[in-house]
Amino acid sequence: MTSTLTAFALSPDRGRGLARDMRVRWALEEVGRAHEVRLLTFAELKAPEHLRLHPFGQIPTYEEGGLALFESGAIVLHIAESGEGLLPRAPDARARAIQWMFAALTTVEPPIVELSLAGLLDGDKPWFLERKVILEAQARRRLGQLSQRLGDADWLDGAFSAGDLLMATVLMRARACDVLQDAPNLVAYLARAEARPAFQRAFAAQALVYRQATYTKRRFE
Ligand code: GTB
Repeated sequence: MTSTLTAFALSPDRGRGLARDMRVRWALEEVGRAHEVRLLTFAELKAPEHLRLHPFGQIPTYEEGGLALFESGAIVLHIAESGEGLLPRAPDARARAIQWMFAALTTVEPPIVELSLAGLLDGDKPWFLERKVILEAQARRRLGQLSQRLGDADWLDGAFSAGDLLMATVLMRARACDVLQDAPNLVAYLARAEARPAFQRAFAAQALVYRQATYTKRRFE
């Protein structure tokens, strides 16, 4: 059975793998599940057909047989639970891996997203630089705590898991905001994650969408 996910037809991240379809593509590659990608414009995201799949008019969504899901974390959890290699079988280790999935999305990601959106939303405000300093400190504090916990381990809890996959995608966004470099062990952790063949395949696939979209745009302009 082929699964289908949705992604931006022209991603604002310019093919850097920062949009949230990247984590779903990566999870699908890790478990070796064939998939198709349906590309959507911003207008199509808000059209009734997509809103039936995603109440908030966003990407990614995921369809597999009769199942339709939104929320990247829920999608990655479903892929991990229905495939092999992203969640340990032993119940305690599995619970801890899921704990790291939640930590990535609800504790580490929010201050990084806040920082990355600040420039876009408030870059022209007179108080922007003051706020940026505060947001950077907030993001660095959280990353410092994560760095302490990781120490010199390869992964967050034993073998690579869906917790590491989600955390790595969050750290990609932290790197894009220039707040990762103070934690060399997190830089190395991210490099380890990005070296995985499944990551490489997913990254190349999403980057190709952007390259093809901009090539087509240039040709017809
Ligand atoms: N909680 C949801 C999930 O995890 O699935 C959040 C989904 C979400 O934020 N989707 C964004 C979206 O569809 C794309 S990923 N936005 C369109 C809209 O809301 O109208 C967020 C994103 C966008 C751009 C960059 N970037 O340019 O670097 C990075 C991340």
